Amino acid sequence: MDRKTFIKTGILAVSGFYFLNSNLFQAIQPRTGKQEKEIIETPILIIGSGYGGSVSALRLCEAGKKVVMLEMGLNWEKSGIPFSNMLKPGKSAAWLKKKTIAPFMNIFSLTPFTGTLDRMDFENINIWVGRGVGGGSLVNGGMAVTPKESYFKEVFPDLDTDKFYNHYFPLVHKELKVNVIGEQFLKDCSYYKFTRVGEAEAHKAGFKTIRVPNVYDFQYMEKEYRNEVPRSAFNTEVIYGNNHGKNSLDKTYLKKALDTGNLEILDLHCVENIKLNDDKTYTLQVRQTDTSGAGIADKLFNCKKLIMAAGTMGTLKLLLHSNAVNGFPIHEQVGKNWGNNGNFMTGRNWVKPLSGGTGSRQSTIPVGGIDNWDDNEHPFFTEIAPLPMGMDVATALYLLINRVDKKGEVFYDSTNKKLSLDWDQSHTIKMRENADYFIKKMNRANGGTRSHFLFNNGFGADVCYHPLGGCVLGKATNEYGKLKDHENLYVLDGSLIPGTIGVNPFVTITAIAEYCMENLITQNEFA
Ligand code: FAE
Repeated sequence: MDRKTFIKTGILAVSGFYFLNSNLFQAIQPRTGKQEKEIIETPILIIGSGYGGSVSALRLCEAGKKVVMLEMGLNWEKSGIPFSNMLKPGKSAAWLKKKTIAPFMNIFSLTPFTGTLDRMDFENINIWVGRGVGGGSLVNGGMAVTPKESYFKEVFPDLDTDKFYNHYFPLVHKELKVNVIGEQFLKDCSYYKFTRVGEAEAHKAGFKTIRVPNVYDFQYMEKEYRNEVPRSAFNTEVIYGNNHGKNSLDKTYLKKALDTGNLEILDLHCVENIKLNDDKTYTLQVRQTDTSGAGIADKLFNCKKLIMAAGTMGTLKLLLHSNAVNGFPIHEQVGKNWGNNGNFMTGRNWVKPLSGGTGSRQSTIPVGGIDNWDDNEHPFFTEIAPLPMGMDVATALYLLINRVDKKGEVFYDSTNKKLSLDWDQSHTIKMRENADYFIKKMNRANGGTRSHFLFNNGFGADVCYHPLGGCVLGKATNEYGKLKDHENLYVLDGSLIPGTIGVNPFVTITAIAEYCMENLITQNEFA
């Protein structure tokens, strides 16, 4: 059936977009059982408001295009609800859960609310993602790391590396407001003892350390330290959102896009599946919820151009689920080349307990890392991560980023009707070896033990903050993110990166999205 056939009745313009009524849409039935459902016509639709979605929105809006963005999470700024911190988790702490879902110490009960942090649980891996206008930028540590040039070249052999390092990465740094902590401040600040101890011990063990840039405004942080402004990084705010200091996407790309007047963001709108129409447009089934997660409206959106930026897992879920339920065409590469970016959590106890350990006050914003990437036998990068518990636990926490020697695959399990992941211990053998090597070497030089009570006996192979791949650039898509077998669908998020990038990924995701959008717009894809 052609889209025009099932759009039956008259047009009502609401805030610049067209609302139509239909009672003939067969593939997607309203949950309420009612036959009538509004169909909202929009020329360009973006699913998801994370890095890929925000770049797409800004560049299209600047080019004079009207864009609608659907985001399943809450618009926190508009809602006026403050973010909660790690010691007092509240509304923002978890996506519709009864208990907190941090990687450890989940002792706090919650009333289910559309919070900022979600965890998608698979058989052998748990994947944390951000929800809300701004996507992962709301919950992440803000570490803005440019990948090593040689590794970028290895991961993306077909891209113009020089152009990325001379143009896209600097552009992204500017737009995301990346800055670096002052060395003197870092030396003096009582909230960064964990970094100073972490670096000193790394040096003693013979590792090289690096300063890690961040999108948190360090000038604000210095004022925070002097008690001149409300505290955020020094008030254990991060994975449930920051009330101050952090330049999340709602303060950068999305703000700029909204300022053009061409962007409309609809929050608490979850896209449930997608249908390809005969005229090559798309119809999306969307569920609008309230903040308790209850459905308040079922809607259909029609669009000529669709940008999928629902994050690696969100985009794969939509593509694979839509394929299973309504035969949505997908290329055979969709779901393949998935990786956890080599994420592997570990920790050490009894770190300098006699000289004040790692500090009772800890900034939530990481600024240090250990760079062992050039070691052929044990290549890894690790952030020196905070453990803000409000007391000195003399524990050092590390999120290792390793190479991904064996890629996984995401697929839709039609029997159990859920997204599944082909990923088990065989995918993380080398990561575990590296973590073991690292902890042993640190302990030999400095004392301490592996944190046996954290994760699985001190090894968090199942902790993933950086899901990547499944719609790899140039494999499942063309060279600029247009999905193969489609004329009007683009994927622009972490799923474009083939499972690994060697460092924390949002700078790369943003740069790839900039590169794709620049070329797609030049090619008049959105004319
Ligand atoms: P993402 O930012 O995940 O945005 C996708 C958006 O789509 C989300 O807002 C979803 O709610 C929304 N969405 C999904 N499904 C639907 C649907 N069906 N309908 C409507 N909306 C939907 O995508 N990376 C770094 O580089 N540095 C860090 O310091 C860092 N720390 C992290 C800490 C934590 C706790 C976590 C969880 C992640 C961290 N990351 C970090 C990873 C980083 O945030 C992540 O790679 C990016 O956010 C992914 O960007 P995307 O544009 O792919």
